Amino acid sequence: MLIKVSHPHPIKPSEITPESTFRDRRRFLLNMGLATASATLGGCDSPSSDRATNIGQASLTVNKTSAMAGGENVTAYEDITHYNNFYEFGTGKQDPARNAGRLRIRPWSVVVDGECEAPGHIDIDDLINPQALEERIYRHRCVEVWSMVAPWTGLPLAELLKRFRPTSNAKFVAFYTLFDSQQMPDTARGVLNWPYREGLRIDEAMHPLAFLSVGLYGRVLPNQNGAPLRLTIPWKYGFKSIKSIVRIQFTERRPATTWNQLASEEYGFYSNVNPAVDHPRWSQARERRLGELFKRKTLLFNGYPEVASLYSSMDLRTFF
Ligand SMILES: Nc1nc2c(c(=O)[nH]1)N[C@H]1C(S)=C(S)[C@@H](COP(=O)(O)O)O[C@H]1N2
Ligand SMILES: [Mo]
Repeated sequence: MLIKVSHPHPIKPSEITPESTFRDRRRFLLNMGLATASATLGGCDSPSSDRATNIGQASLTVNKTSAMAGGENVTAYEDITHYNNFYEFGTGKQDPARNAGRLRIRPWSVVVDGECEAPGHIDIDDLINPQALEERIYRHRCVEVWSMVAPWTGLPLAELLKRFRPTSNAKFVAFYTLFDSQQMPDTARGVLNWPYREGLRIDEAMHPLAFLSVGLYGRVLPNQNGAPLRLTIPWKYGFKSIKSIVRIQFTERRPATTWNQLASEEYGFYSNVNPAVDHPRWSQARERRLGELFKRKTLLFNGYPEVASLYSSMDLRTFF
Protein backbone atom coordinates (compact mmCIF):
# COMPACT_ATOMS: atom_id res chain seq x y z
CA MET A 1 0.00 0.00 0.00
CA LEU A 2 1.22 3.46 -0.79
CA ILE A 3 0.97 6.02 1.92
CA LYS A 4 1.45 9.51 0.63
CA VAL A 5 3.40 11.46 3.18
CA SER A 6 3.13 15.20 2.84
CA HIS A 7 6.81 15.99 3.32
CA PRO A 8 8.93 12.99 2.42
CA HIS A 9 11.99 15.22 2.28
CA PRO A 10 11.47 18.06 4.75
CA ILE A 11 14.30 20.53 4.61
CA LYS A 12 15.26 21.79 8.01
CA PRO A 13 18.47 23.80 8.29
CA SER A 14 19.26 21.85 11.45
CA GLU A 15 19.23 18.64 9.45
CA ILE A 16 21.18 19.90 6.51
CA THR A 17 24.08 20.99 8.67
CA PRO A 18 23.95 18.93 11.82
CA GLU A 19 25.67 19.99 14.97
CA SER A 20 28.15 17.16 14.63
CA THR A 21 29.26 18.61 11.33
CA PHE A 22 30.10 21.89 13.00
CA ARG A 23 31.89 20.14 15.83
CA ASP A 24 33.96 17.88 13.67
CA ARG A 25 35.93 20.08 11.34
CA ARG A 26 38.67 17.61 10.60
CA ARG A 27 39.20 17.38 6.91
CA PHE A 28 41.20 14.96 4.87
CA LEU A 29 42.90 15.88 1.70
CA LEU A 30 43.84 12.62 0.11
CA ASN A 31 47.39 12.42 -1.01
CA MET A 32 46.93 10.87 -4.39
CA GLY A 33 50.59 9.97 -4.48
CA LEU A 34 49.64 7.11 -2.21
CA ALA A 35 47.28 5.63 -4.72
CA THR A 36 49.70 3.07 -6.01
CA ALA A 37 48.93 -0.44 -7.16
CA SER A 38 47.69 -2.77 -4.43
CA ALA A 39 47.73 -0.13 -1.73
CA THR A 40 46.25 -1.55 1.45
CA LEU A 41 44.51 1.42 2.92
CA GLY A 42 44.77 1.89 6.62
CA GLY A 43 48.21 0.40 7.06
CA CYS A 44 49.77 1.76 10.26
CA ASP A 45 52.97 2.95 8.67
CA SER A 46 51.43 4.79 5.78
CA PRO A 47 50.39 8.44 5.90
CA SER A 48 46.95 7.35 4.73
CA SER A 49 46.37 5.66 8.08
CA ASP A 50 44.81 8.92 9.31
CA ARG A 51 41.87 8.11 7.13
CA ALA A 52 41.18 4.92 8.99
CA THR A 53 41.36 6.29 12.51
CA ASN A 54 38.53 4.88 14.60
CA ILE A 55 37.06 2.95 11.69
CA GLY A 56 36.01 -0.36 13.18
CA GLN A 57 35.78 -2.25 9.92
CA ALA A 58 38.04 -4.75 8.19
CA SER A 59 40.24 -3.22 5.53
CA LEU A 60 39.94 -4.06 1.84
CA THR A 61 42.73 -4.35 -0.68
CA VAL A 62 42.29 -2.27 -3.80
CA ASN A 63 44.10 -2.45 -7.10
CA LYS A 64 43.91 1.21 -7.99
CA THR A 65 42.41 4.46 -6.87
CA SER A 66 40.77 7.01 -9.14
CA ALA A 67 40.04 10.46 -7.79
CA MET A 68 36.94 11.63 -9.61
CA ALA A 69 35.87 14.58 -7.54
CA GLY A 70 37.98 17.36 -9.02
CA GLY A 71 40.53 17.30 -6.20
CA GLU A 72 37.93 18.36 -3.63
CA ASN A 73 38.46 17.44 0.01
CA VAL A 74 37.12 14.10 1.08
CA THR A 75 34.28 14.35 3.62
CA ALA A 76 35.03 13.07 7.13
CA TYR A 77 34.23 9.40 7.72
CA GLU A 78 32.18 10.41 10.74
CA ASP A 79 29.90 12.56 8.59
CA ILE A 80 29.57 10.01 5.77
CA THR A 81 28.52 7.36 8.29
CA HIS A 82 26.34 9.41 10.65
CA TYR A 83 24.23 11.47 8.27
CA ASN A 84 22.36 8.94 6.17
CA ASN A 85 19.17 8.09 4.39
CA PHE A 86 18.18 4.45 4.80
CA TYR A 87 14.46 4.56 5.55
CA GLU A 88 14.28 0.87 6.40
CA PHE A 89 16.08 1.89 9.60
CA GLY A 90 14.24 5.14 10.29
CA THR A 91 13.70 8.49 8.62
CA GLY A 92 16.03 10.55 10.82
CA LYS A 93 19.53 11.23 9.53
CA GLN A 94 21.10 9.63 12.62
CA ASP A 95 18.73 6.64 12.67
CA PRO A 96 20.62 4.40 10.21
CA ALA A 97 23.88 4.65 12.20
CA ARG A 98 21.92 3.70 15.33
CA ASN A 99 19.68 0.98 13.90
CA ALA A 100 21.31 -0.62 10.87
CA GLY A 101 23.54 -2.75 13.08
CA ARG A 102 20.73 -5.29 13.23
CA LEU A 103 21.03 -6.01 9.51
CA ARG A 104 22.69 -9.42 9.01
CA ILE A 105 25.05 -9.08 6.07
CA ARG A 106 26.20 -12.74 5.91
CA PRO A 107 25.33 -15.01 4.27
CA TRP A 108 24.33 -12.71 1.40
CA SER A 109 23.76 -13.40 -2.24
CA VAL A 110 22.32 -11.36 -5.04
CA VAL A 111 19.92 -12.88 -7.58
CA VAL A 112 20.44 -11.66 -11.15
CA ASP A 113 17.62 -12.56 -13.53
CA GLY A 114 15.21 -11.29 -16.17
CA GLU A 115 16.27 -10.59 -19.78
CA CYS A 116 19.64 -12.34 -19.74
CA GLU A 117 21.15 -15.56 -21.08
CA ALA A 118 22.81 -16.63 -17.85
CA PRO A 119 20.53 -15.83 -14.92
CA GLY A 120 21.86 -16.87 -11.54
CA HIS A 121 23.14 -15.45 -8.35
CA ILE A 122 26.38 -14.24 -6.92
CA ASP A 123 27.65 -14.65 -3.40
CA ILE A 124 28.92 -11.44 -1.89
CA ASP A 125 32.20 -13.07 -0.84
CA ASP A 126 32.89 -14.08 -4.44
CA LEU A 127 32.30 -10.50 -5.49
CA ILE A 128 34.75 -9.06 -2.96
CA ASN A 129 37.74 -10.22 -4.93
CA PRO A 130 40.87 -8.14 -4.26
CA GLN A 131 41.96 -8.39 -7.89
CA ALA A 132 38.75 -6.77 -9.05
CA LEU A 133 38.33 -4.06 -6.42
CA GLU A 134 39.17 -0.46 -7.02
CA GLU A 135 38.62 2.76 -5.15
CA ARG A 136 36.66 5.65 -6.67
CA ILE A 137 36.51 9.03 -5.02
CA TYR A 138 33.17 10.43 -6.09
CA ARG A 139 30.93 13.36 -5.30
CA HIS A 140 27.54 12.29 -4.00
CA ARG A 141 24.54 14.66 -3.97
CA CYS A 142 21.25 14.09 -2.18
CA VAL A 143 18.09 15.73 -3.54
CA GLU A 144 17.81 17.26 -0.05
CA VAL A 145 20.67 19.57 -1.06
CA TRP A 146 23.48 18.06 0.98
CA SER A 147 26.51 16.50 -0.62
CA MET A 148 29.76 14.75 0.20
CA VAL A 149 32.91 13.39 -1.36
CA ALA A 150 33.49 9.76 -0.46
CA PRO A 151 36.12 7.14 -1.32
CA TRP A 152 34.15 4.03 -2.29
CA THR A 153 35.66 0.61 -2.87
CA GLY A 154 33.94 -1.64 -5.37
CA LEU A 155 33.72 -2.54 -9.02
CA PRO A 156 32.11 -1.10 -12.14
CA LEU A 157 28.46 -2.13 -12.36
CA ALA A 158 28.96 -3.11 -16.03
CA GLU A 159 31.51 -5.75 -15.02
CA LEU A 160 28.97 -7.57 -12.88
CA LEU A 161 26.08 -7.15 -15.32
CA LYS A 162 28.00 -8.51 -18.31
CA ARG A 163 28.68 -11.81 -16.51
CA PHE A 164 24.95 -12.59 -16.80
CA ARG A 165 24.84 -11.81 -20.54
CA PRO A 166 21.89 -9.45 -20.94
CA THR A 167 19.89 -10.03 -24.13
CA SER A 168 18.87 -7.34 -26.62
CA ASN A 169 15.53 -7.17 -24.78
CA ALA A 170 17.28 -5.82 -21.70
CA LYS A 171 16.46 -2.13 -21.98
CA PHE A 172 16.52 -1.40 -18.25
CA VAL A 173 17.94 -2.79 -15.03
CA ALA A 174 15.89 -2.97 -11.82
CA PHE A 175 17.43 -3.21 -8.35
CA TYR A 176 15.81 -4.33 -5.09
CA THR A 177 16.85 -3.90 -1.47
CA LEU A 178 16.34 -6.65 1.07
CA PHE A 179 12.93 -6.41 2.73
CA ASP A 180 12.81 -8.16 6.09
CA SER A 181 10.55 -6.62 8.70
CA GLN A 182 12.33 -8.60 11.44
CA GLN A 183 15.60 -6.87 10.73
CA MET A 184 13.97 -3.65 9.58
CA PRO A 185 11.27 -2.81 12.11
CA ASP A 186 10.83 0.68 10.68
CA THR A 187 9.33 -0.79 7.52
CA ALA A 188 6.17 -1.48 9.55
CA ARG A 189 5.43 2.24 9.41
CA GLY A 190 4.91 1.97 5.66
CA VAL A 191 6.58 5.28 4.81
CA LEU A 192 7.70 3.82 1.50
CA ASN A 193 6.50 0.95 -0.65
CA TRP A 194 8.92 -1.85 0.33
CA PRO A 195 11.10 -3.34 -0.87
CA TYR A 196 13.00 -0.21 -1.82
CA ARG A 197 13.56 -0.40 -5.57
CA GLU A 198 15.46 1.56 -8.17
CA GLY A 199 16.16 1.38 -11.87
CA LEU A 200 18.48 2.53 -14.61
CA ARG A 201 18.33 2.48 -18.38
CA ILE A 202 20.74 -0.20 -19.64
CA ASP A 203 23.13 2.35 -21.17
CA GLU A 204 23.24 4.25 -17.87
CA ALA A 205 23.92 1.02 -16.00
CA MET A 206 26.73 0.12 -18.42
CA HIS A 207 28.36 3.55 -18.20
CA PRO A 208 31.89 3.31 -16.76
CA LEU A 209 31.02 5.71 -13.91
CA ALA A 210 28.20 3.48 -12.59
CA PHE A 211 29.66 1.65 -9.63
CA LEU A 212 28.81 -1.05 -7.11
CA SER A 213 30.29 -0.28 -3.69
CA VAL A 214 31.34 -2.81 -1.08
CA GLY A 215 33.62 -0.51 0.90
CA LEU A 216 34.15 3.00 2.16
CA TYR A 217 37.45 4.62 3.16
CA GLY A 218 39.31 1.44 2.31
CA ARG A 219 37.21 -0.53 4.77
CA VAL A 220 34.18 -2.81 4.57
CA LEU A 221 31.02 -0.79 3.99
CA PRO A 222 29.20 0.11 7.23
CA ASN A 223 25.61 -1.15 7.35
CA GLN A 224 24.15 2.36 7.40
CA ASN A 225 25.82 3.06 4.05
CA GLY A 226 24.26 0.02 2.41
CA ALA A 227 26.28 -3.07 3.30
CA PRO A 228 27.13 -5.43 1.88
CA LEU A 229 26.48 -4.04 -1.61
CA ARG A 230 25.06 -0.76 -2.86
CA LEU A 231 24.90 1.20 -6.07
CA THR A 232 26.87 4.42 -6.39
CA ILE A 233 25.70 6.55 -9.30
CA PRO A 234 27.57 9.82 -8.89
CA TRP A 235 25.72 11.92 -11.49
CA LYS A 236 22.26 11.20 -10.08
CA TYR A 237 20.55 12.19 -6.85
CA GLY A 238 21.42 9.98 -3.91
CA PHE A 239 18.16 8.05 -3.86
CA LYS A 240 19.16 6.27 -7.09
CA SER A 241 22.05 4.73 -5.12
CA ILE A 242 20.10 1.83 -3.67
CA LYS A 243 21.49 0.04 -0.61
CA SER A 244 21.77 -3.58 0.55
CA ILE A 245 20.86 -5.03 -2.86
CA VAL A 246 19.46 -8.58 -3.06
CA ARG A 247 18.15 -8.68 -6.61
CA ILE A 248 19.13 -7.25 -9.99
CA GLN A 249 16.73 -7.82 -12.85
CA PHE A 250 17.10 -7.00 -16.55
CA THR A 251 13.80 -5.74 -17.90
CA GLU A 252 12.33 -4.73 -21.22
CA ARG A 253 10.07 -2.09 -19.70
CA ARG A 254 10.99 0.75 -17.39
CA PRO A 255 10.82 -0.54 -13.82
CA ALA A 256 8.93 1.16 -11.02
CA THR A 257 11.14 3.06 -8.59
CA THR A 258 10.36 3.79 -4.95
CA TRP A 259 10.48 7.59 -4.83
CA ASN A 260 8.78 7.93 -8.18
CA GLN A 261 5.96 5.68 -6.93
CA LEU A 262 5.61 7.85 -3.85
CA ALA A 263 5.53 11.23 -5.61
CA SER A 264 6.07 11.09 -9.37
CA GLU A 265 5.83 14.85 -9.82
CA GLU A 266 8.72 15.30 -7.37
CA TYR A 267 11.05 12.40 -8.17
CA GLY A 268 11.47 11.43 -11.80
CA PHE A 269 12.90 8.20 -13.15
CA TYR A 270 16.12 9.84 -14.35
CA SER A 271 16.88 12.06 -11.35
CA ASN A 272 20.04 13.48 -12.84
CA VAL A 273 21.63 16.16 -10.69
CA ASN A 274 20.62 19.37 -12.42
CA PRO A 275 20.83 22.88 -10.92
CA ALA A 276 18.41 24.19 -13.58
CA VAL A 277 15.56 21.83 -12.72
CA ASP A 278 14.18 22.51 -9.27
CA HIS A 279 12.38 20.05 -7.09
CA PRO A 280 8.78 21.44 -6.92
CA ARG A 281 9.24 22.33 -3.26
CA TRP A 282 12.82 23.65 -3.24
CA SER A 283 15.67 24.81 -5.44
CA GLN A 284 18.41 22.48 -6.63
CA ALA A 285 20.76 25.31 -7.61
CA ARG A 286 22.96 25.02 -4.53
CA GLU A 287 24.04 22.40 -2.04
CA ARG A 288 25.75 22.13 1.32
CA ARG A 289 28.78 19.88 1.49
CA LEU A 290 28.74 18.05 4.81
CA GLY A 291 31.29 19.72 7.07
CA GLU A 292 31.17 23.08 5.30
CA LEU A 293 29.38 26.22 6.40
CA PHE A 294 28.52 27.84 3.12
CA LYS A 295 26.56 26.42 0.26
CA ARG A 296 28.22 25.85 -3.08
CA LYS A 297 26.80 25.77 -6.59
CA THR A 298 25.42 22.49 -7.80
CA LEU A 299 26.87 21.32 -11.09
CA LEU A 300 25.02 19.74 -14.02
CA PHE A 301 25.30 15.94 -13.72
CA ASN A 302 26.99 16.64 -10.39
CA GLY A 303 30.13 17.68 -12.27
CA TYR A 304 30.36 14.55 -14.45
CA PRO A 305 29.90 15.97 -17.98
CA GLU A 306 31.04 12.68 -19.52
CA VAL A 307 27.53 11.30 -19.01
CA ALA A 308 25.86 14.06 -21.08
CA SER A 309 25.87 11.97 -24.25
CA LEU A 310 23.45 9.53 -22.57
CA TYR A 311 20.83 12.28 -22.61
CA SER A 312 21.67 14.24 -25.76
CA SER A 313 18.29 13.70 -27.39
CA MET A 314 16.24 14.30 -24.25
CA ASP A 315 14.65 17.39 -22.74
CA LEU A 316 15.94 17.22 -19.18
CA ARG A 317 12.97 19.24 -17.89
CA THR A 318 10.53 16.65 -19.15
CA PHE A 319 12.72 13.69 -18.30
CA PHE A 320 13.82 14.84 -14.85
N1 LIG B 1 17.37 0.76 0.49
C1 LIG B 1 17.54 2.08 0.54
N2 LIG B 1 18.48 2.65 -0.24
C2 LIG B 1 18.66 4.00 -0.19
C3 LIG B 1 17.83 4.82 0.61
C4 LIG B 1 16.84 4.18 1.41
O1 LIG B 1 16.09 4.82 2.15
N3 LIG B 1 16.73 2.81 1.36
N4 LIG B 1 18.00 6.19 0.61
C5 LIG B 1 18.63 6.77 -0.59
C6 LIG B 1 18.95 8.19 -0.44
S1 LIG B 1 17.64 9.27 -0.45
C7 LIG B 1 20.25 8.65 -0.37
S2 LIG B 1 20.60 10.31 -0.35
C8 LIG B 1 21.39 7.70 -0.28
C9 LIG B 1 22.24 8.04 0.91
O2 LIG B 1 23.41 7.26 0.92
P1 LIG B 1 24.44 7.48 2.13
O3 LIG B 1 23.64 7.37 3.40
O4 LIG B 1 25.46 6.40 1.99
O5 LIG B 1 25.02 8.84 1.96
O6 LIG B 1 20.96 6.34 -0.15
C10 LIG B 1 19.89 5.99 -1.02
N5 LIG B 1 19.65 4.56 -0.95
MO1 LIG C 1 18.57 11.43 -0.89
